[in-house]
Amino acid sequence: MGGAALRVLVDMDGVLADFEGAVLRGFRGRFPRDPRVELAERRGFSVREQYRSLRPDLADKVASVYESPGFFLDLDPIPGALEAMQEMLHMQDTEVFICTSPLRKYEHCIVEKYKWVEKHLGPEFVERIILTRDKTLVAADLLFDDKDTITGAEPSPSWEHVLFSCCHNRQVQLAAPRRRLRSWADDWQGILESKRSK
Ligand code: U2P
Ligand code: MG
Repeated sequence: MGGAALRVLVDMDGVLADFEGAVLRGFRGRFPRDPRVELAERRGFSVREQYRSLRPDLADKVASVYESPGFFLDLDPIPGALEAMQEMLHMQDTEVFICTSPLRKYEHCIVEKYKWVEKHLGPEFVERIILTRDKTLVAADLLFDDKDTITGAEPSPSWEHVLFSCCHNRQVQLAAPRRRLRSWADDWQGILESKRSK
């Protein structure tokens, strides 16, 4: 018998669900005459802040896209994500959870995140949703997340944050020993193995 199971947290937007693609499509559809940020030009985690720097009134416009009813439910899965999650669920000595933050304007976001998980991953994963504005308080071995800097009340979180590549973080240079997962076709299994105690 081995030791304790490896606990893995997987973020939702930008890792399982394509938030960025849907924001751009939604913005283009609703505000076709306004300037927009193409995915190749995205920099920085917050889409709202980048639109604000393009033109201040665009911040609220882009937020209105992701605050609309149906936005979170209709997100497309990131390629390979659903298959990787099912594989992780059935891996020996492994516990996988979805760890995601709700918007401050949570009305549609929270229930739609739950529905999205049920629709795409099934009821086993609804049991495995951790919804928190502070991921540093959750104890785990690994966190796959597209946000480059994750802070909160706990200054030394127990997990290793592996940066999941997304349009907004491709230019971010990681200081050693930080590492990335470039997509779900990259070697996530190798990252899990590297964390298992001998
Ligand atoms: O802000 C709360 C959560 O919404 C998603 N989000 C929001 C704004 C933005 O520009 N980009 C973005 O991804 C994130 O959800 P998560 O990745 O935790 O699932 C953010 O944490
Ligand atoms: Mg994310």
